[in-house]
Amino acid sequence: MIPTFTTDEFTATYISKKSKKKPFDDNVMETVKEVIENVRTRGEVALKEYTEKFDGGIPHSWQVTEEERAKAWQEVPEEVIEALERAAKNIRNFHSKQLQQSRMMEMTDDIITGQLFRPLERVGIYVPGGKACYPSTVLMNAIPAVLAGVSEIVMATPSRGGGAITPILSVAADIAGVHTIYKMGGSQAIAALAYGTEQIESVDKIVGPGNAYVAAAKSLVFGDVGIDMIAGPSEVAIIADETADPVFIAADLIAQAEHDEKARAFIFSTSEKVLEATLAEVKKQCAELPRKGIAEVSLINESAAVKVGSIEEAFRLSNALAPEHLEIQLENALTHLSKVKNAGSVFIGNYTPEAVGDYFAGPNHTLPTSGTARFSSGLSVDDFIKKTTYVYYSEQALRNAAPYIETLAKEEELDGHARAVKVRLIQ
Ligand code: HSO
Ligand code: ZN
Repeated sequence: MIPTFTTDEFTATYISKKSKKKPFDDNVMETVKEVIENVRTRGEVALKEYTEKFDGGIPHSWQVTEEERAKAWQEVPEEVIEALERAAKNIRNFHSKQLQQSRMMEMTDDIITGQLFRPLERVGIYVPGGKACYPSTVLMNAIPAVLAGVSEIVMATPSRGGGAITPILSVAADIAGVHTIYKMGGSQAIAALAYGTEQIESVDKIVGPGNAYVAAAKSLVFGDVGIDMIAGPSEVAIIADETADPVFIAADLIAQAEHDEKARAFIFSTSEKVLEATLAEVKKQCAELPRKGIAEVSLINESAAVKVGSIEEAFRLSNALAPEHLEIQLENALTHLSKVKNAGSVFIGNYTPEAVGDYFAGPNHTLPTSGTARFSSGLSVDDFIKKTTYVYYSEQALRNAAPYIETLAKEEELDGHARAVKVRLIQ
């Protein structure tokens, strides 16, 4: 089911710049531009029109009430609540270690320089409804924002035809510490979060996944608000040697493929035997998968099995690909971690499937896709913090620095800059 590629074919198909696809097509962009412009200029009226059209009904109030949030807890089974709470604990623990203190870089009697770390004030988390409704994503997005100290965390998710939102999303929002939930979805929700309406206050940054319309909307509002990233299809690359278990590898490839027809699942192996057994296993395991229809499309059209000559070659390929998720299923897997240069998150050893990280271990599952792990990182507390630098100079310090500043200012033909120093030093 998964096609076999040589390393050259793999590079041409999945790594070369020419192989990169746009995250959304021009029609989507045109539609979304209109939605955003309308919500921006006509506010509430436009938001209602689009909500009626796309969500099939307008909610009584945008905001989910306290009673509705309390009711959601009755509708979610106890074991689900326990699983969410345990996952939240691990995510909180991992992300709390990312917090940094404001700090001084230099401090003498005459000079102080430093950095202030301040949380964003208002953050909006978008959570899709429908087929990709993931409570784990609520935890992954909201917990780092809470830890960063964001004063107002709002979540937007579409209602079911103007009625309630999916109860498990509401419970996850409570566990994570989301302050306000709005019943709105799609590009109109992104516009409302970015520009505000009569009822909805605008935010400073929008994070969270979404379909092509949401992604296009986030790219259009970027600049007026911050965004986390424009995520492409989810990917996993698995590096395996002869000690890896084809049953495990196949299961992980399928776990990736069931996300989406466009999801990508790659296996790079030094062992012909493991590759062959994995491909047979994928066929076998896929037959019993509820989301078989989706997984098969991804495995046939977007996935690849590559025989590599050595473990070094496997890492060269993986580093060039910069996968969102990388699994190392090698003998003494931990010892190979130092070979990783580009990857969103790494899963080490035969007993660490990506699913451990998707839900539970603690690191974030919002990760850079489509090769962007070459220059960016997964969501973290840092995404909700601004770093403001500061400087103090005494008169003496300015006197000492003046000749250099004046020389540079003259060089740049900015006489006003030189003067701003000079005027202070005339006795
Ligand atoms: N693998 C997805 C995250 C996820 N998996 C959510 C299950 N639920 C992107 O990292
Ligand atoms: Zn997943």
